Parts: sequence; structure tokens; C-alpha cells
Amino acid sequence: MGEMAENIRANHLVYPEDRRMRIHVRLPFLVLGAVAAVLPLAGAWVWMLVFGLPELAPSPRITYPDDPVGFPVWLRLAHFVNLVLMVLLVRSGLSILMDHPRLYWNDHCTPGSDWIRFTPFEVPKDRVWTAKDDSRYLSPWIGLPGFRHTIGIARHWHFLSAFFWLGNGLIFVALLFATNQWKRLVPTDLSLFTEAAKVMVHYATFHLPVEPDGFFRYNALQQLSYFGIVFIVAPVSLLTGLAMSPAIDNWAGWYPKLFGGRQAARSIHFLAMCSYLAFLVPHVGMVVITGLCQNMNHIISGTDTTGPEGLLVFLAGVAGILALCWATHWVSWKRPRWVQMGFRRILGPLQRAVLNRLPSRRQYTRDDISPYFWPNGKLPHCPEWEGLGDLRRQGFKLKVSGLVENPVELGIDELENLGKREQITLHHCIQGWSGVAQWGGVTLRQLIDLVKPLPDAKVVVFRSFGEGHYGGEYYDTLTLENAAHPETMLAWEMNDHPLTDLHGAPLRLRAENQLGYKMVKWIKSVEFVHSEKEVGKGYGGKNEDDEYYPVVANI
Ligand SMILES: Nc1nc2c(c(=O)[nH]1)N[C@H]1C(S)=C(S)[C@@H](COP(=O)(O)O)O[C@H]1N2
Ligand SMILES: [Mo]
Repeated sequence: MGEMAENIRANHLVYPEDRRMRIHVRLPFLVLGAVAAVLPLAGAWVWMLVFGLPELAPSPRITYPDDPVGFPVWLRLAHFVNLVLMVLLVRSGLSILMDHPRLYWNDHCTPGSDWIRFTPFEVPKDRVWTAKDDSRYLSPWIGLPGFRHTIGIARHWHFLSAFFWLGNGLIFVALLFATNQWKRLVPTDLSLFTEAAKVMVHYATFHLPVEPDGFFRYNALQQLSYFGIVFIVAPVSLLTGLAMSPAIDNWAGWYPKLFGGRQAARSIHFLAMCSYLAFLVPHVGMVVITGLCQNMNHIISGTDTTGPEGLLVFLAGVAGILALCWATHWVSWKRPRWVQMGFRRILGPLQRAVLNRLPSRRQYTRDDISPYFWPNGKLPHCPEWEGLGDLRRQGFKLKVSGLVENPVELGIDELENLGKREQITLHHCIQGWSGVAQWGGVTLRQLIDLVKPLPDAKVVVFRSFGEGHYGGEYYDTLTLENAAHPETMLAWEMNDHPLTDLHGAPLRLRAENQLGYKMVKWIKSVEFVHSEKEVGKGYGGKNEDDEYYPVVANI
């Protein structure tokens, strides 16, 4: 049995009782969405009723001698690969979304400020409600891997697919322009827009226009929607995806601002997914009703024939995709380590070489501080921590040991004597929420200078008084390089007050180029080691061990 299944069974999480899913859209956004959907339809009807059904321009097969004829093999392949990867992307994306089933237009994620939520619950105000409590169940029939709080695995699938999807997309676009195929998509004449509106009037009023032969050219509306998906929605997906990375956002603050902030980027990323689905329905619908067999032959065998061959191959392709869904589901549950390690092998080097190098330098102002900061994790309940006294500081001595010349034990006052740094930064939780807070503490750089790591020390371990989700000491690790980033600090203050119990008293880690789970709260000790393999199960942290999170957390 896979470890994930074991974890889930051990915690009686098999089929959580409450599996309800409610989509709740705030009224103004519901109205906005309805208006956006109805307006073009209403316009089309008015057009027809007032001016009559517009006449469409004739669309000859070939206007210019170098117009495209048929679909070359690379285009047909890229189209299919795209479909496969989109299935993985959407399924894993939905799984990720359900881990923080709320979308916002502001970076604070204050409960009640979500414009859409996929949970029946408002955040309760009378008790601690962690982000993990808030995560929801998604059926594995829909999500990859689906279920509740399987975000680690879902993200591996998402980023791996995104990586290959980008590669496929770049090859596709490069070949479009290297050949004459770009002419099918790119509008070169403004009249295309009015022509597309006319086609729209036909469709919306249930008049099917005579379609051009798709082997040679598309109708105007078809061309514009393909163009929109390839050249607008796809890049938007990619760019808003990047705008959710803590390493990128805290390095180049202007970047997420292009989209209205990190959470707006997340919302737009979701809306882009909706656009694909909204495109897919009429796209497939039109393929079916405008000559299914012939259309299939066009895009599958590249021939302009009317036999059933293409359709049969397509159905085999669909069976293949279903088999892939089953296979990805199976490895996710039975061999989750393969997924985790596969991701680490393929994308880990890139994460280390590019994103991990970016210094976090984005500073916010006091006015930006979030009124509410989602909590996460389980409060410690060991006597060691409970007995620490006032603000958990009285009896506290941070132990710093391992591969260092000068092991030390320091109280908060002594840490403060090393010099205090304050920073106002944006926190990124892997689950999707964010929040701005001011942190006060000592940089790890100063601690490193004090304890003098031996040449063999490459990794810093932070151990907590608290336990992980599945029991056992919570800990995480940073590479020495990340620990030495100027903004990486051990903090004892949040928003000018000593840390509360909920947020990690007496001491917690801040590593702004990483996701929240690396930022251990209720720190007990710091240890310098050679490799993360020596600690816990050896994957780099409690969440890495038990929930298959990546050891490098910069996306
Ligand atoms: N000891 C411990 N530290 C922890 C966690 C935890 O479960 N236990 N959760 C992490 C996660 S996932 C996040 S997002 C942040 C949340 O910090 P906050 O509760 O102050 O918002 O703490 C991190 N540190
Ligand atoms: Mo988190």
C-alpha cells in the first residue's frame, strides 16, 4: 500500500463525511457574469430583428496561392498533445483550487472578501479555523488526484504538465509562423471582426450558416476564437501562473501588479481555465454538427475525406486519455513518491538554478498589512512548550547545533542583541492564500556568522515543538544558500507585537522566496547538517515526508 493511502487510512480520512461542494458567487459578480454572457446573445437577436439576418461574405477555399491547404502532421500532433496536457492541467488545477476553495481580487484573503467560493462554509469567527480546516473534498473522478488536501501531488502534475504544455505550445507557434499555417488564425484584416459578429448573429439565432471548408480556412468567428485561445488565453494562463510564485512576486513586485496582484492573478488563472472549458463545448459541438467524420479526418489523418477512419482513431485517442487518467490516478495514490521524485528530477534543477537565485526584495508598507492572516498548523501540546511561560519566552533557549564551530543556546533577548531586522512581506501558502505582515527578528545570516558552519554543512534544519498533520515532529529544511538570503530570518514579532501562539510563539522562520510550509513555527532548535536525507524520512521536511511536497518551494 502506498504511503499516502497509509497516511489517509491511519487518520480515518477515507471518504470524509462532509463531501459537499457548493459554488457560491457573490451577487455583483454573478450579475456581471450573467450580463457578459447574455449581452452578445441579446445583441445578436436585436441585430436580426432590426436588420434581418446578415449576409456572410463568401469564403473561397483559396484566395492567395500560398494559403494553407490541410493540416500538417506537426499541427495534428501538437493539437492532440495539447488536449492530453490540458486534461491533466485542468484536473490537477481543480484539485489545487479545492485546497483553498476561495478566490479573491485582493492579496489579504480576508474571510468574506472572496468573490467566489467552492465550499458551503463561511469562515467561522468564534474559533480557530486553519487553512487546512478550510480545504474541501473533490472527487477523484474530477480532480487529480482529487480528495482532500492532496495538493502536493496535484501541484506536481500541474507543473509537470504545464512545463510540457509550454514546450508543445512554443513548438506549435514557432511552426505556425515557419509555415503558412499562421494564416488560419491570425487576423490580418479588420473586416474579420464584423464578419465574426455576423456569424455570431447566425449562431445565436439558431441559423447555421454555410460553413467554409475547414480544410482550407475557418469561418471568421471560429478563427477569432482559435486566435483568442492560442494567443491570448494561453499566455495569460502561463503568465498568471508565474505570478503566483513566491520567488517571483517577492523579487519583482511589479510583476504580479500587472494582473492586479497575486490573488487577482490566481482568479484570472481560474477564469482562463473557464475560458478553455467555455471554448471546448462549442468547439467540440461544431466539430460534431458540421461534418464529424470529415472534420476528424482533417485533424487526425490530415486528409479531406469523409470515411470514419479519423473518428475511430480519435475514439482510440480518447480511450488513451482515459487510460492516462487512470494511470495518473493510480500512481498518485499507490506510488506518490514516484510523482514527488519525478517532479524533483525534472523540474528541481530548474527551480534551483533559476528561481532560488532571485533575492526577495519586495517590501510593503504598514498600510499594506493584512487585517486578517490565515493560520495553519496544529498548536503544540507538549509540556516543553506549554511550560515556557510568559509569551513562551521565559524559559526559551534556541539550540543551534550540528556541523558548526560554535554551537550556541540563545534566548530571545540574546537573539535581539545580534541585531534586529524588520520587514513587511507577502506570505504565500502552498494552498493558495496569501497575506501581508510585518516581521521582526534576526536574520539567519547573522546567526550563521555567529555559529560558523563547517565546510560540510549544506542544509539547515528547523525543528518545531509542534507536530505535523499526521503526527510526529514538524520540521523543515533550507539549503544554506536559501538560509543566507538577506530576508531569511527567525522572527519573534509579528505586526509590532510578540508572536501569538497561533502564529508561532516564541520563534518562527521567515523565508520569503519560499512557500509557507517551509516557515516552521514554534521553533525549538536549529541544526546544521550535510544533507536533508539525514533527517526525518529524508525528503526535506515534515510535509515533504508525509504529503509529498517539494523540497524546493519557490513556485
Ligand atoms: N510547526 C509548524 N509550523 C508551520 C506549520 C505547521 O503546521 N506546523 N504550517 C506551515 C504553513 S503550511 C504555513 S502557510 C505557515 C502559516 O503561518 P501562520 O499560521 O502564521 O499564517 O506556517 C507554517 N509553519
Ligand atoms: Mo501553508
